[in-house]
Amino acid sequence: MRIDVITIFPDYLNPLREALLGKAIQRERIAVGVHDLRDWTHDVHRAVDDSPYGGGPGMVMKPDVWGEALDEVCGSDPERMPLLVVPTPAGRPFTQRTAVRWSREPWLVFACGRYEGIDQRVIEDASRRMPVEEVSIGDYVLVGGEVAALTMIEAVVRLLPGVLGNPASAEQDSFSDGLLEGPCYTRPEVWRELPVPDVLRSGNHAAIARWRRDQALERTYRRRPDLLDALPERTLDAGDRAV
Ligand code: 6GU
Repeated sequence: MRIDVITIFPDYLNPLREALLGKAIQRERIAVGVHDLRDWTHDVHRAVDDSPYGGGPGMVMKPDVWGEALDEVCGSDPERMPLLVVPTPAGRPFTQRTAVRWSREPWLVFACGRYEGIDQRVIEDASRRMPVEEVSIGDYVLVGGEVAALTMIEAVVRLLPGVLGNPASAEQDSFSDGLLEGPCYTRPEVWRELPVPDVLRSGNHAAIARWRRDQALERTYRRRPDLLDALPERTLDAGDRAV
Protein backbone atom coordinates (compact mmCIF):
# COMPACT_ATOMS: atom_id res chain seq x y z
CA MET A 1 0.00 0.00 0.00
CA ARG A 2 1.15 3.53 -0.80
CA ILE A 3 0.21 6.39 1.58
CA ASP A 4 0.77 10.10 0.88
CA VAL A 5 0.06 12.92 3.31
CA ILE A 6 -0.15 16.61 2.34
CA THR A 7 0.19 19.04 5.26
CA ILE A 8 1.66 22.40 6.27
CA PHE A 9 3.33 20.62 9.24
CA PRO A 10 5.26 17.67 7.77
CA ASP A 11 7.07 17.10 11.10
CA TYR A 12 3.72 16.29 12.70
CA LEU A 13 3.83 13.04 10.74
CA ASN A 14 7.25 11.97 12.10
CA PRO A 15 5.66 9.34 14.40
CA LEU A 16 4.88 7.44 11.17
CA ARG A 17 8.53 6.41 11.09
CA GLU A 18 8.37 4.92 14.61
CA ALA A 19 7.42 1.55 16.01
CA LEU A 20 4.88 -0.54 14.11
CA LEU A 21 4.51 1.91 11.21
CA GLY A 22 8.26 2.40 10.91
CA LYS A 23 8.74 -1.38 10.74
CA ALA A 24 6.05 -1.64 8.06
CA ILE A 25 7.98 0.95 5.99
CA GLN A 26 11.32 -0.85 6.54
CA ARG A 27 9.76 -4.16 5.53
CA GLU A 28 8.22 -2.43 2.47
CA ARG A 29 4.66 -3.39 3.43
CA ILE A 30 3.88 0.32 2.97
CA ALA A 31 5.53 3.25 1.18
CA VAL A 32 4.93 6.68 2.73
CA GLY A 33 5.34 10.17 1.26
CA VAL A 34 4.86 13.31 3.36
CA HIS A 35 4.53 16.55 1.38
CA ASP A 36 4.70 20.20 2.49
CA LEU A 37 1.68 22.03 1.07
CA ARG A 38 3.72 25.24 0.92
CA ASP A 39 5.86 23.70 -1.85
CA TRP A 40 2.90 24.51 -4.14
CA THR A 41 2.64 28.22 -3.24
CA HIS A 42 3.94 30.85 -5.65
CA ASP A 43 3.92 34.05 -3.54
CA VAL A 44 6.75 35.32 -1.32
CA HIS A 45 4.68 34.76 1.82
CA ARG A 46 3.93 31.15 0.83
CA ALA A 47 0.31 31.82 1.86
CA VAL A 48 -1.99 28.81 2.12
CA ASP A 49 -5.02 30.54 3.65
CA ASP A 50 -7.32 33.53 3.16
CA SER A 51 -10.37 35.04 4.87
CA PRO A 52 -13.72 33.32 4.42
CA TYR A 53 -16.31 34.51 1.90
CA GLY A 54 -19.42 35.56 3.82
CA GLY A 55 -17.38 36.70 6.80
CA GLY A 56 -16.85 35.01 10.15
CA PRO A 57 -13.86 33.99 12.24
CA GLY A 58 -10.77 32.10 11.14
CA MET A 59 -9.18 31.44 7.81
CA VAL A 60 -9.91 29.08 4.92
CA MET A 61 -7.28 27.13 2.99
CA LYS A 62 -6.91 28.39 -0.59
CA PRO A 63 -8.16 26.22 -3.45
CA ASP A 64 -5.38 27.09 -5.94
CA VAL A 65 -2.57 25.79 -3.71
CA TRP A 66 -4.47 22.60 -2.80
CA GLY A 67 -5.47 22.08 -6.43
CA GLU A 68 -1.88 22.06 -7.67
CA ALA A 69 -0.72 19.89 -4.75
CA LEU A 70 -3.40 17.26 -5.42
CA ASP A 71 -2.77 17.34 -9.19
CA GLU A 72 0.89 16.53 -8.60
CA VAL A 73 0.58 14.03 -5.76
CA CYS A 74 -2.44 12.16 -7.17
CA GLY A 75 -1.42 12.30 -10.83
CA SER A 76 -3.93 12.06 -13.71
CA ASP A 77 -3.93 8.39 -14.78
CA PRO A 78 -7.64 7.49 -14.58
CA GLU A 79 -6.65 3.82 -14.12
CA ARG A 80 -4.49 4.57 -11.10
CA MET A 81 -6.05 7.24 -8.90
CA PRO A 82 -5.85 7.13 -5.10
CA LEU A 83 -8.64 7.22 -2.56
CA LEU A 84 -8.45 10.79 -1.25
CA VAL A 85 -9.13 11.14 2.48
CA VAL A 86 -9.94 14.57 3.92
CA PRO A 87 -9.90 14.55 7.74
CA THR A 88 -12.48 16.99 9.13
CA PRO A 89 -14.67 17.14 12.24
CA ALA A 90 -17.53 17.66 9.76
CA GLY A 91 -16.89 14.26 8.12
CA ARG A 92 -18.59 10.87 8.35
CA PRO A 93 -17.37 8.82 11.32
CA PHE A 94 -14.18 6.80 10.82
CA THR A 95 -14.70 3.33 12.35
CA GLN A 96 -13.05 -0.10 12.33
CA ARG A 97 -15.21 -0.89 9.27
CA THR A 98 -13.67 2.09 7.47
CA ALA A 99 -10.19 0.86 8.43
CA VAL A 100 -10.91 -2.64 7.07
CA ARG A 101 -12.32 -1.20 3.82
CA TRP A 102 -9.37 1.14 3.29
CA SER A 103 -6.87 -1.65 4.08
CA ARG A 104 -7.86 -3.21 0.71
CA GLU A 105 -6.93 -0.02 -1.23
CA PRO A 106 -3.60 0.19 -3.05
CA TRP A 107 -3.16 3.94 -2.49
CA LEU A 108 -4.45 6.46 0.07
CA VAL A 109 -3.79 10.22 -0.02
CA PHE A 110 -4.55 12.27 3.12
CA ALA A 111 -5.21 16.01 2.64
CA CYS A 112 -4.71 17.57 6.07
CA GLY A 113 -6.43 20.91 6.52
CA ARG A 114 -5.78 23.50 9.22
CA TYR A 115 -7.64 26.71 10.08
CA GLU A 116 -11.40 26.50 9.52
CA GLY A 117 -11.04 24.04 6.66
CA ILE A 118 -10.29 23.72 2.96
CA ASP A 119 -12.28 25.60 0.28
CA GLN A 120 -15.04 23.09 -0.56
CA ARG A 121 -14.38 23.38 -4.30
CA VAL A 122 -11.11 21.47 -3.77
CA ILE A 123 -13.11 18.43 -2.63
CA GLU A 124 -15.71 18.96 -5.36
CA ASP A 125 -13.02 19.18 -8.06
CA ALA A 126 -11.06 16.16 -6.81
CA SER A 127 -14.31 14.13 -6.74
CA ARG A 128 -14.51 14.51 -10.53
CA ARG A 129 -11.39 12.32 -10.88
CA MET A 130 -11.13 10.14 -7.77
CA PRO A 131 -13.11 8.79 -4.83
CA VAL A 132 -13.04 11.28 -1.93
CA GLU A 133 -14.08 10.65 1.69
CA GLU A 134 -14.41 13.41 4.29
CA VAL A 135 -14.07 11.65 7.65
CA SER A 136 -13.98 12.51 11.36
CA ILE A 137 -12.29 10.47 14.11
CA GLY A 138 -14.74 11.53 16.83
CA ASP A 139 -17.01 14.19 18.25
CA TYR A 140 -14.41 16.72 19.36
CA VAL A 141 -12.41 19.33 17.49
CA LEU A 142 -8.68 19.08 16.78
CA VAL A 143 -6.54 21.96 15.51
CA GLY A 144 -5.86 20.21 12.22
CA GLY A 145 -6.18 16.93 10.36
CA GLU A 146 -2.63 15.68 11.04
CA VAL A 147 -3.25 13.77 14.27
CA ALA A 148 -6.47 12.38 12.81
CA ALA A 149 -4.53 11.19 9.74
CA LEU A 150 -1.94 9.49 11.97
CA THR A 151 -4.73 7.79 13.89
CA MET A 152 -6.43 6.50 10.75
CA ILE A 153 -3.15 5.41 9.11
CA GLU A 154 -2.23 3.38 12.20
CA ALA A 155 -5.67 1.73 12.28
CA VAL A 156 -5.38 0.78 8.58
CA VAL A 157 -1.73 -0.30 8.45
CA ARG A 158 -1.95 -2.71 11.39
CA LEU A 159 -4.55 -4.66 9.36
CA LEU A 160 -2.18 -5.24 6.41
CA PRO A 161 -0.78 -8.75 6.01
CA GLY A 162 2.64 -9.16 7.64
CA VAL A 163 2.46 -5.97 9.72
CA LEU A 164 1.24 -7.33 13.06
CA GLY A 165 3.42 -10.02 14.61
CA ASN A 166 0.37 -12.18 15.30
CA PRO A 167 -2.42 -11.93 12.67
CA ALA A 168 -4.92 -13.52 15.12
CA SER A 169 -4.72 -10.43 17.33
CA ALA A 170 -6.39 -8.29 14.63
CA GLU A 171 -9.28 -10.75 14.52
CA GLN A 172 -9.78 -10.56 18.29
CA ASP A 173 -9.83 -6.76 18.37
CA SER A 174 -12.48 -4.78 20.12
CA PHE A 175 -15.09 -3.98 17.44
CA SER A 176 -14.22 -6.83 15.06
CA ASP A 177 -17.13 -8.78 16.62
CA GLY A 178 -19.04 -5.61 17.55
CA LEU A 179 -18.09 -5.86 21.25
CA LEU A 180 -15.43 -4.31 23.47
CA GLU A 181 -12.67 -6.69 24.50
CA GLY A 182 -12.77 -7.90 28.09
CA PRO A 183 -9.92 -7.75 30.64
CA CYS A 184 -6.65 -9.68 30.24
CA TYR A 185 -4.08 -11.00 32.73
CA THR A 186 -0.52 -12.33 32.85
CA ARG A 187 1.84 -13.62 35.58
CA PRO A 188 2.10 -13.50 38.54
CA GLU A 189 -0.94 -15.49 39.63
CA VAL A 190 -1.46 -13.16 42.61
CA TRP A 191 -0.26 -9.55 42.49
CA ARG A 192 -0.76 -7.14 45.40
CA GLU A 193 -3.24 -9.63 46.80
CA LEU A 194 -5.23 -9.57 43.57
CA PRO A 195 -5.64 -13.04 42.01
CA VAL A 196 -6.08 -13.86 38.34
CA PRO A 197 -9.67 -15.17 37.80
CA ASP A 198 -9.70 -18.94 38.48
CA VAL A 199 -11.35 -19.88 35.20
CA LEU A 200 -8.36 -18.58 33.19
CA ARG A 201 -6.10 -21.09 34.98
CA SER A 202 -8.59 -23.98 34.73
CA GLY A 203 -7.40 -25.30 31.36
CA ASN A 204 -11.09 -25.66 30.40
CA HIS A 205 -11.06 -23.98 27.00
CA ALA A 206 -14.84 -23.95 26.56
CA ALA A 207 -15.30 -22.37 29.99
CA ILE A 208 -12.59 -19.80 29.22
CA ALA A 209 -14.21 -18.87 25.90
CA ARG A 210 -17.64 -18.54 27.60
CA TRP A 211 -16.15 -16.38 30.41
CA ARG A 212 -14.36 -14.08 27.94
CA ARG A 213 -17.52 -13.67 25.90
CA ASP A 214 -19.52 -12.82 29.06
CA GLN A 215 -16.88 -10.29 30.15
CA ALA A 216 -16.98 -8.66 26.71
CA LEU A 217 -20.79 -8.49 26.79
CA GLU A 218 -20.86 -7.06 30.31
CA ARG A 219 -18.17 -4.46 29.61
CA THR A 220 -19.93 -3.41 26.40
CA TYR A 221 -23.26 -3.15 28.24
CA ARG A 222 -21.74 -0.87 30.92
CA ARG A 223 -19.46 1.28 28.75
CA ARG A 224 -20.97 1.27 25.26
CA PRO A 225 -24.64 0.26 25.34
CA ASP A 226 -24.97 1.88 21.91
CA LEU A 227 -22.82 -0.95 20.48
CA LEU A 228 -25.11 -3.63 21.93
CA ASP A 229 -28.16 -1.91 20.46
CA ALA A 230 -26.48 -2.01 17.05
CA LEU A 231 -25.62 -5.73 17.30
CA PRO A 232 -27.74 -7.96 15.00
CA GLU A 233 -29.72 -10.40 17.22
CA ARG A 234 -28.43 -13.39 15.21
CA THR A 235 -24.83 -12.66 16.34
CA LEU A 236 -25.86 -13.51 19.93
CA ASP A 237 -25.57 -17.18 20.90
CA ALA A 238 -27.73 -19.05 23.45
CA GLY A 239 -25.22 -18.33 26.23
CA ASP A 240 -25.20 -14.61 25.38
CA ARG A 241 -28.99 -14.34 25.65
CA ALA A 242 -28.79 -15.82 29.15
CA VAL A 243 -26.35 -13.07 30.28
CL1 6GU B 1 -10.59 14.29 11.15
N1 6GU B 1 -10.02 16.73 11.99
C1 6GU B 1 -10.08 17.72 12.90
N2 6GU B 1 -9.45 18.86 12.64
N3 6GU B 1 -10.73 17.62 14.03
C2 6GU B 1 -11.34 16.46 14.26
C3 6GU B 1 -11.31 15.39 13.38
C4 6GU B 1 -10.64 15.57 12.23
N4 6GU B 1 -12.02 14.37 13.89
C5 6GU B 1 -12.46 14.80 15.04
N5 6GU B 1 -12.06 16.06 15.29
